[in-house]
Amino acid sequence: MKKAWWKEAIVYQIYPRSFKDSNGDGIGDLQGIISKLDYIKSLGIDVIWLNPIYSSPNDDMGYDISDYSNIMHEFGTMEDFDALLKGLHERDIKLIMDLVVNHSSDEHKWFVESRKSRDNYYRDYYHWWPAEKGKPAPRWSFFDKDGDAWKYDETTNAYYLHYFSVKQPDLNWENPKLRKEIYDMMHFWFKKGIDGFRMDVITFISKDTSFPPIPGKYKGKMWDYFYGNGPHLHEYLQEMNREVLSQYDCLTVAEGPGTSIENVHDLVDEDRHELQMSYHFDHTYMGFLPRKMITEASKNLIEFKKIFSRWDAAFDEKGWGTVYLGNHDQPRMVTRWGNDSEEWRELSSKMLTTFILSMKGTPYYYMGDEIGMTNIKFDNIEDYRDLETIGWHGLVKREGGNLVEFIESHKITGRDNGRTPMQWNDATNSGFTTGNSWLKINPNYTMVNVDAAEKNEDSCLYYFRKMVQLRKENHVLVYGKYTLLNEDNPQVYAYTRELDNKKFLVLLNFSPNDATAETGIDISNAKPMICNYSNRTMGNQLRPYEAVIYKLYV
Ligand code: ISL
Ligand code: CA
Repeated sequence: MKKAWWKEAIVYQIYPRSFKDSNGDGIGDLQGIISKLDYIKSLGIDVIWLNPIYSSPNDDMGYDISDYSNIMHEFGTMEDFDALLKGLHERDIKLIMDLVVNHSSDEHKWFVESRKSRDNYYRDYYHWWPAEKGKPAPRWSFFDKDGDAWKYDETTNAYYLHYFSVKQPDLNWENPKLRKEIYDMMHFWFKKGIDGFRMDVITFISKDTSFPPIPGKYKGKMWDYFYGNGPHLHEYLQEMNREVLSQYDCLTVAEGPGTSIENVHDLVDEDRHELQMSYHFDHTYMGFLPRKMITEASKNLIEFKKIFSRWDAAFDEKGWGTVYLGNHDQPRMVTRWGNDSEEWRELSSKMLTTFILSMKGTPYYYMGDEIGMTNIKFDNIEDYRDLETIGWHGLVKREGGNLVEFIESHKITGRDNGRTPMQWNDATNSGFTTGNSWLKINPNYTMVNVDAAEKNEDSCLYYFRKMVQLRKENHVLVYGKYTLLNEDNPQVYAYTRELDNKKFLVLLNFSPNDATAETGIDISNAKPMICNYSNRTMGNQLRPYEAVIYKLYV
């Protein structure tokens, strides 16, 4: 296994809109992040992934970009950005930016021009279908209110393609002029000194522009696999690598819908000269029905273990994986995979932190999880700001579907649960803003906040820092071989990590009940390296949500 800094790095994701507001307009901003640089440094992480901060009308909270080389005015200025980057680098922290180039905003000047006339210079920057040919074969849209990815535009009597919202037209990667513009824009950011990109739905960029009907086998959420494996995807990524990425020492990670353990190698293997890592959705969608309706199966630990073990094995010989449990599109990890009740919130948060930071693959850790933030669980649709939840709610309503069930499901699955503002202290608005927060703040901020966590050595925050250090000091946790044990145990996730003559055993109780790990390993002489309970009782018995890592003598 070849070593690399981006394999050893721990990535901490910041959703800028919700991190820290510096000017009282209720929206987090770059100066807000700057004011928290010492906190960020204190976590021990190596890399920040910043969600989009470019100019945007915010139909999809920054994922609809109207100018790739400017800063969203709510977030600040280019000077603020330069200061942020400098502040991070001074602290030895790298910065990766979000690259959103499957689509732009409809307010981007390319699209404003493109829709003006059929012979406009920018016409072929997007996918247009002349209406005199009839309506093209259906394409499904993630965010369209009717699920339709073709939007009729009167001016030129044509349809344009939008896999996401109607305000997010898909860019036409078949056009070399467009590709060149994107590469130039990437150089612009690299020249500023950024350290890489997280690439939004990058697997979707290539389309068969004859737009044939989608084969029946891709029904339901399988559409991701159709969208994610377009005919020229790898050609384009190899070109991007040649033209841009190979010229910098950078981190690249694909948001990889449509990737599977079979095809992911084409994207990430070193000899492919494309990207370094990709993240999949197998665990996040586990037990979800369409429109993120939740079922019992969503917490099936045996299935969860299978998914992570399968993805680990995929990179045994080639490639490198990623590990994450939460991000800005996902519910809070403790609500989704642990237990957010008062009794178990902290223990189960720490248990999940132990998991993320003891697996092979680069860990991506989401802001707020280090203090055990939980889903807010809105009762009213009016509280949501996310176009996905609002759109689907409207759809279910028009269809006469069960809105109560929808609201209940989205208390677990809805994206805004992961986007509520960071909880800094127990003062008004959790210290996030002095104004009106753009999204409600979780009322549990009076208990769950950074200040309180700093004052308590048993807090999730202290535990997170300890676990970060443990990973940093023990390369076995980064590069060591992973072996799943006791795989049919429905409560316990147990595995070993082995490198050279070092062997660690990780025992995680994912349940609120006592459990027994049957690993066949004698731990009577093993040394506990970390545990989320203050006194580790020996043996294979685990208390509710107990997490422990042993060093074994081999
Ligand atoms: O969030 C999802 C599930 O509801 C995904 O389908 C998500 O839309 C998909 O993973 C793409 O996500 C990325 O691109 C979107 C943006 O809304 C997300 O925030 C972003 O992470 C469109 O740019
Ligand atoms: Ca602000």
